[in-house]
Amino acid sequence: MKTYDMIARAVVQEGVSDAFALLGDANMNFATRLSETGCRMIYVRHEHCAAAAAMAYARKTGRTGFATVTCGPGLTQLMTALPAAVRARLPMVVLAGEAPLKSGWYNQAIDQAPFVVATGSAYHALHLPERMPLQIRDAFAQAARERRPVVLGIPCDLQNRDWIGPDTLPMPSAAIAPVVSPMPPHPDDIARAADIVAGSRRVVLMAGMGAVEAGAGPACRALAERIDALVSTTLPARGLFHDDPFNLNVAGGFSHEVARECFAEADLVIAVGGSLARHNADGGALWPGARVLQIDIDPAALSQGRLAADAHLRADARLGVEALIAALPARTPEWRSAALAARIATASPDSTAFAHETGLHDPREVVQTLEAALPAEWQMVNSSGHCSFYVAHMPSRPHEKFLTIREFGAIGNGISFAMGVAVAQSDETVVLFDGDGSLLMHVQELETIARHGLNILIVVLNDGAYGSEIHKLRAEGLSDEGAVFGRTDLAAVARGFGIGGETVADLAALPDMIRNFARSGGAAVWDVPVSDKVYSPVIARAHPPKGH
Ligand SMILES: Cc1ncc(C[n+]2csc(CCOP(=O)(O)OP(=O)(O)O)c2C)c(N)n1
Ligand SMILES: [Mg+2]
Repeated sequence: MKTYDMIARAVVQEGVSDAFALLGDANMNFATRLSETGCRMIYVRHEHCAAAAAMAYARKTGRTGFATVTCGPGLTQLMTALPAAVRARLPMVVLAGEAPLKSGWYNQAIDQAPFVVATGSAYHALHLPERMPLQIRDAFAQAARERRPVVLGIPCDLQNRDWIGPDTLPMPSAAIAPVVSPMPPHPDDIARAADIVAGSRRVVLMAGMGAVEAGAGPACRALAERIDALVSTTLPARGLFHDDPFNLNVAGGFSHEVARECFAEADLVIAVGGSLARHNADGGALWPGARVLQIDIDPAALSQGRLAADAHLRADARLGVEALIAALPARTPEWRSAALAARIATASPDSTAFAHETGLHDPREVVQTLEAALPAEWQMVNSSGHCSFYVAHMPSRPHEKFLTIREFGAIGNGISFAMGVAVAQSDETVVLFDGDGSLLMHVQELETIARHGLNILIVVLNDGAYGSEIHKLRAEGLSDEGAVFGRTDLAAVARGFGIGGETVADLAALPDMIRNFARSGGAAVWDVPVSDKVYSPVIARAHPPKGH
């Protein structure tokens, strides 16, 4: 037995059933053995995409994502994915190689730890073969507890040595993890929180991923009903209240017009299981007159440089909200009126009128058509760029069919995230909404999607540009030439990779196209040419046009 055999056994024992990989000298023997154990291998075309797909996999499954890359250039390719996983608090283990210890010189050698540590991830160099199985177990324990990537560097010459340790494995991390129950609130905290709610009139309850993970959705709705509150979510938790008539959808820079009005009226925001990130509060502009009560297992005074909450209730999201329900009298509904429900039901994300060219679509109409025609059970993945504002407004989509990860603000991840979701939910169809610039950044993964037979439909809102940049440059009165590249024929590109490719000239064709795709399955890119004259309210607020 070789050391890489034992490493593969240690990884499998941690419950890794799907691995995202790109091979090189420093991981190929291990990865081949891992595959022989029955672990599903997704062999990607760029290491960044292995790590990014593992992130989406972790978010979707609630398990630790796993990727493997080779040393040196394999590892340095991860520098955008790792910080994104750290910010989104996603547990991952990445098994990277390291240059051989025995060589005096090796062209791929680089000091790997500083790269990884700079991303906020942990790095462990595994240099004693007999301890490697234990260190792998410990890495999975660390990733789960600290909710961040742990990267293991194992020199390739050590991996290839004959195994000299015992052939038994340590107890897996799941078997030694503390068994703990959800944290109940302290009665004093509940009394304080109940006083704050009692002194308020217009309340919006806002749920984040902590509420999703705690299963607090029904309790949040019950509390909102009891105290005449409206409900909303952070962007990542979007869809938790998708069928509630008083759901304001996303809270933050992406809020729609009616949501912004309601938040402006609010005198209390109850933030349940969220970190109150800057975007979530639109930098403080979303609820200028409201106090904030944060319910969280780890409440904090400061969030991303802002004083985020005025009062705190430390508890598991569900137990905290349930205790608050028990402590508060029911109110007669006033804010929750039929008239407001009707306004919410017909709320347009942005009603600004724009003149645009014929032959190009308004992104708002594209999204409306897709919202009406896409099957509710398809997994939806939202990507980045200017166009992501529009696709955040598909109110019928439930949270369990939704994923967005954008805490590091990087474009180019949509295709990897869609792959991660397609592997996590292999019997479901995934629909990815992406921008042309973002898709082109890692378009090579269309080959991975084709080769692995992943069931992914990619809808591209193609403005022939880096939309976020052009709208800001134009507002500044500067030339947009560095960000307008024209509309690449993405349908032809997709067909070149061996998957379906269509250009959507007529939105009326979409319902039939969707029905046909649902029947055939497979993968395709639908290139939807959109106007670059329509810009979102996020841009309009942040970059008011000069001279207007
Ligand atoms: C890795 C990375 N590079 C550059 C940027 C800056 N950036 C933000 S949005 C954007 C444009 C994305 O273009 P596209 O995907 O076509 O979406 P659009 O904005 O046109 O809707 C760019 C270049 C970034 N966020 N991340
Ligand atoms: Mg674009």
